[in-house]
Amino acid sequence: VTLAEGEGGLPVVRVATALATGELYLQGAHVTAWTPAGADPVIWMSGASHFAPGEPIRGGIPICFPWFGPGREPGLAPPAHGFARLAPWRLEAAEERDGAVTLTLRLTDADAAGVPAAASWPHPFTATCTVTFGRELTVALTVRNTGPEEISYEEALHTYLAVSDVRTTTVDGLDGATYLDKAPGAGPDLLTQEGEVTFTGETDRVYASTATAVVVDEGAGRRIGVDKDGSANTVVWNPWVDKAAAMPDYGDDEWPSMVCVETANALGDAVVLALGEEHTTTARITVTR
Ligand code: TA6
Repeated sequence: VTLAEGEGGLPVVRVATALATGELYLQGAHVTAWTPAGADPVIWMSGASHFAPGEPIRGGIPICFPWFGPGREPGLAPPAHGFARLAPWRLEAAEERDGAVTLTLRLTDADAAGVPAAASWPHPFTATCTVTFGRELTVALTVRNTGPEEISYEEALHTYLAVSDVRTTTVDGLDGATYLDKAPGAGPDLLTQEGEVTFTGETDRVYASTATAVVVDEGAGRRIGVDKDGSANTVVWNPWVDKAAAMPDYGDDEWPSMVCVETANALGDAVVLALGEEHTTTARITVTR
């Protein structure tokens, strides 16, 4: 899917042919870039990322579903963060309105069956991802239980954001929130955030928070807001030096240029759906000076 600046600055979506045939599948419904008109790129992508079938993409907005990290149910197969980001999502619709473009993509358990890890979570579902590229970037993930039994799942919109230098960047909006610290050497007890989040080493925290998080990028003189609905947790992650060096799809010197602010249901707040029920989580990313 190519979004390009058309005449008069309107984005132009060039998927008409593929939509007509209904045969366009995109791995992971994965947003890989977003640069609002007149701004610098907001979504970060590693220069070392793989772009190969069945390989996770390092950057953009990975859709973590139906588990986060290694997951909590016994017997879940690798990779971490579930199989949705490796599965073929079918592009169902593309709409251009008021200078914004909305893409609708769908994944069913049947279409996901080709991903080996899917066999470890054998539940019927339909997931719909709606992405709107405009003055802000909105991503909504709706999961519907289409099977006979109750299901429980974790999810995260694992958004990688571009910053000038994580060492002079803070994240506001989480003051007073409890969090699980997953950084090496951290204990199992929940901690409480005091003031803004600052970065002085590997940072990997799962907050219990429904608040809007704001990335304050002092060096770039901009703020990136991550507003959300339907998400009980916010994850803040930067790998820092050692973890960056340990990831083959992440450049050793890239760690100062990004921070993940993920809108999730992953701590104790798995989503539980009875037959026919659905849940939507939405992230809205905005840039202000
Ligand atoms: O969301 C933070 C995190 O869970 C980190 O622990 C780190 O593993 C990151 O996700 C990346 O995970 P991935 O499986 O994409 O390498």
